[in-house]
Amino acid sequence: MKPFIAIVCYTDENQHGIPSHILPIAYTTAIEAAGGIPYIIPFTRQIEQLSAMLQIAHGVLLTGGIDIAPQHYGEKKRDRCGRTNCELDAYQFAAFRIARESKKPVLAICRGAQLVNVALGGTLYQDIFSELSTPLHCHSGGECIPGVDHKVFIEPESKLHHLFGSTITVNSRHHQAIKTPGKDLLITALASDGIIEAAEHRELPITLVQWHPELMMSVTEKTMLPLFKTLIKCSS
Ligand SMILES: [Mn+2]
Repeated sequence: MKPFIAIVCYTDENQHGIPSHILPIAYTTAIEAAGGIPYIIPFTRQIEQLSAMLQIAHGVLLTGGIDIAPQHYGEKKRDRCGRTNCELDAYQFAAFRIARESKKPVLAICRGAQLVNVALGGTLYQDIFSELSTPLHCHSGGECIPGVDHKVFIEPESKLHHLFGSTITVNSRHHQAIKTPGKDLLITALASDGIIEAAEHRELPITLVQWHPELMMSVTEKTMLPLFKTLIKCSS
C-alpha cells in the first residue's frame, strides 16, 4: 500500500478577508509523483484531534508560510520580521511534536524547516538582509520572486549528499533562515554567502530544506523527486 503523507498546511486570509487554509497544489502533486497518498491536516486548536488526524500518517510534510513569532526563540519581534500568527505556530509546533514523538519521517520545507529548528531549540534570523553585514546572494527577500536561484553546497556524508552530490542549484524565496541550529540538527547545506539551506536530524528521519522543492517539480523538471521519494521510502 502507498504511504499516507499528512500535509500540515498554513492559514491566512483569503481575498475576502476570511481566515482560510492555504496549501499550494504543488505540495500534493509532488507527494503523488513520489508515490505517496497526500492528505491535508486542517488547522485546529484541539491538539487531541490533531493526534487523531496524524495517527494514520506514515510520514509528515511541513510546508512554507508566514514568519514564526520570534517569542518562540526568545526574541522580540523586529521591524523587518514579517507577519506572524501564534495560533498557527501552536498548531504546527504540536503537529511536529506528535510526528517527532511517534518517530514519523518528516520533510520540512521553508517555514516548516524554520519551525522544526525552533521546536528543537534553535533560533532564526528575523530578516537576513538587515541582520547580516556580509553581502548576501539573492534569496528573494520575501518578495516571492519566482526563478531566483542559487547554488547550495552540500556536506559530504549527509543524506542530502547521497541524493544530490556536493552541489545543486535551488530556488530561493525566503527572508529568514536558521541562525543557530536546534538540538541534534546537522547542517547539511549552505549557500555561498553562508546562509543555512538544509539540515537533518542526527537520529530521526527529519529533513529540513530552506528552498521550495515542490516548486521545482514541474512537468519537465524532476530534480527534486529524490527528496520526496526519500520521504515516501522512509514512510513505507
Ligand atoms: Mn536561499
